[in-house]
Amino acid sequence: AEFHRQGEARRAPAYQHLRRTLQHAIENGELKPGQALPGERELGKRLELSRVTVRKAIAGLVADGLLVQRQGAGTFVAERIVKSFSQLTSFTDDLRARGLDPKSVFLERGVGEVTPEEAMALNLSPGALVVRYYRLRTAAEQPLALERTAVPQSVLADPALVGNSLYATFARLGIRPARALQRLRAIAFDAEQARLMHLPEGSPGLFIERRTFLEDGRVVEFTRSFYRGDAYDFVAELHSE
Ligand code: 16G
Repeated sequence: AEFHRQGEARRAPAYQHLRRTLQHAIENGELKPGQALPGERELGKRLELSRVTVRKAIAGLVADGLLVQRQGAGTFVAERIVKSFSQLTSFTDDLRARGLDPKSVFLERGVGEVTPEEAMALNLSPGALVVRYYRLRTAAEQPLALERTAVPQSVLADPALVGNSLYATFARLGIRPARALQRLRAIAFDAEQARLMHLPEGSPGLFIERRTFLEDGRVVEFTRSFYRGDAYDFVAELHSE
């Protein structure tokens, strides 16, 4: 039994170690997007690890969206960030799940009276105040999205409350988003957006508009996001009725 337990103890860190090693190799570009991984058996032989260990490490990285498995073809470094279209996650959540360190560059930040569009989206009366952000969202110095957010000032008293993550600020203040409505459409980045995103003008993007609600029906967020079209894969599970 003793021997067995030791074996177990050694095996758990081995797959985690491999998982971290592969994650670092992907993050620092040693393993490139789209690159094929050696097969499980070959990788195991090279690293002197069991196939079970290799398989477990790979399964973890597939779950994180860093690797993708294609039936019959093998395992590849993911070329895109896999993002659920049916879960209320934040930009920060999505990138942390990939082991990346997301950042916000504030292009604008302030308080003002609602525009008619914001008033409708947030269920506010004309003249109400909103906190506004215009942010460039990056990871590993790469621009991934531009986001314009409006939050009722009754929800967020001061624009300075948000550091890197809006949702982290919500959590800190005990504001618990319960659901959201989202719409998505294809766009081409205009000259100004393209400059900020370090992309050629006219590059394809995804426009995503999100209105986020509390359990009691109050709207706490109206965000218009412009995601890089070539960086994301949106996935959702669909159910028949
Ligand atoms: C995501 C949301 C956006 C939200 C932001 C908060 C989509 C399409 N949009 O980008 O509505 O404001 O996350 O991220 O997912 P943060 O907590 O990192 O600031």
